[in-house]
Amino acid sequence: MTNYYQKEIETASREEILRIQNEKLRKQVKHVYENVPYYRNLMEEKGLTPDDIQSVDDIRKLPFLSKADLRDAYPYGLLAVPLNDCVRIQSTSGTTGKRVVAFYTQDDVDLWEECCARAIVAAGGTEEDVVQVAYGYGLFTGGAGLHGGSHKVGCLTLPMSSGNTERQIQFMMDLNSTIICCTPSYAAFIGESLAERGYKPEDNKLKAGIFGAEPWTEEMRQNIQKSLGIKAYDIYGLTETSGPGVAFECEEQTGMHINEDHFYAEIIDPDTGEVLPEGSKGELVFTALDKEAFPLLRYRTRDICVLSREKCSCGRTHVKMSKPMGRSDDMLIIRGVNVFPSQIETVLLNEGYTPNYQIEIGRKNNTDTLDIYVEVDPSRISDKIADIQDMEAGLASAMRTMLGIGPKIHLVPPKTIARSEGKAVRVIDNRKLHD
Ligand code: DLL
Repeated sequence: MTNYYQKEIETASREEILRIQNEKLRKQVKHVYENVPYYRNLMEEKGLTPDDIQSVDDIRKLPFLSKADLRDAYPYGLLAVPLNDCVRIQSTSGTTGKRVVAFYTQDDVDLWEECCARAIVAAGGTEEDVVQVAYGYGLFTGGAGLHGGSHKVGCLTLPMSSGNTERQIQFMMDLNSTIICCTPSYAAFIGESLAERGYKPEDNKLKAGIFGAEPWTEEMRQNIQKSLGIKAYDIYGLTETSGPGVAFECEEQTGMHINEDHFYAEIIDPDTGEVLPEGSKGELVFTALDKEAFPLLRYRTRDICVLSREKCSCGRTHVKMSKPMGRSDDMLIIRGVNVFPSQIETVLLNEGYTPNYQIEIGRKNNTDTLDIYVEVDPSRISDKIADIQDMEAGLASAMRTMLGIGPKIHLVPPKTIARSEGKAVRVIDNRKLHD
């Protein structure tokens, strides 16, 4: 028996959803135009006023927003309500010079938590459940989002945050967690740690897991389901659109229903910006239909995926997105943290190293590994091993400050990193995250 958190809206007819979207869009465009000078300017450059946007069919007239706009407008430039009306700030997991900060009114927090509550219920959650939230708490949206959703459903919430696997396992066993929420790589690691301690999958009370924030494959799903003895559900979202819960998987486990009453989704050609017909593979673009404080219109996620309107056996009518199949920029997600290769290059140059480097990402014991190979200028070469070790440690520490995660640095002699005749191959990703 399928349970819904908000059945009426989650199974609404296509016509009803469109009616809601059109009405909300008209109101939202007016709100943004009147309160966000940054976006009003973009609209004026295109000769647009809110009257030009009557329905979602007109949305393609509106300008896009991208991460670059968010950095330009940092920190308050896209805020659409007085700061006094905001009750929360969250931020992206990446740590570039200027991080993306998102603002929330109380209504925004409620809406976000409702989206997460829908995800928990779709994974079989009820007020009988004990939900172990092992996403990071703090500025990252994973912990706060699922925590709030769990409260809304009325589950008993265990706010573990990520890490400290020993304690995760102890609480899971002693307090009978039935649902776990964390990144898929951490779920796989917990599964492995349980086996190492002699536990069998049937020894825990878990029935489901809600995993997202980074790419993961079907193979990884099977692995986690087996090692923990659960059903593993995908959840998607990004800080810019609230956080997790923009889309979530149901019992069919064949893609994630987008909460279409709150987010209007488009698929565009990442090169031309042209809107692609239904079923095409392209970049996902979201318009937040209800958000008050940080209402992004036509935000380019850079995530590549396909939307599908095929009837779902769960009864939900909201459009489904496939697992993201890659990105249209070079952002990497390493141990759940968003990393751009350009950040690594900046640190190297700041620390006086050459721009000849290679980044190698792998996965060991279900945890991402990051190795950076850097050529050392002959003038800095030393024959003392201790000197080299000091240099490597210094560079690793500078990287940790910039990226938020610590890499293993390998200093190598000049001209040992393969040169390319075309674009330099800076990143070797051995994780095989996409099918
Ligand atoms: O990762 C929000 C989140 C938290 C989602 C917990 C799900 C669970 P950001 O740190 O802003 O927010 O990173 C957003 O992560 O654009 C995708 O590239 C990637 N991403 C998020 N969910 C998935 C997923 C959170 N299920 C960026 N599969 C997004 C693949 C995902 N990639």
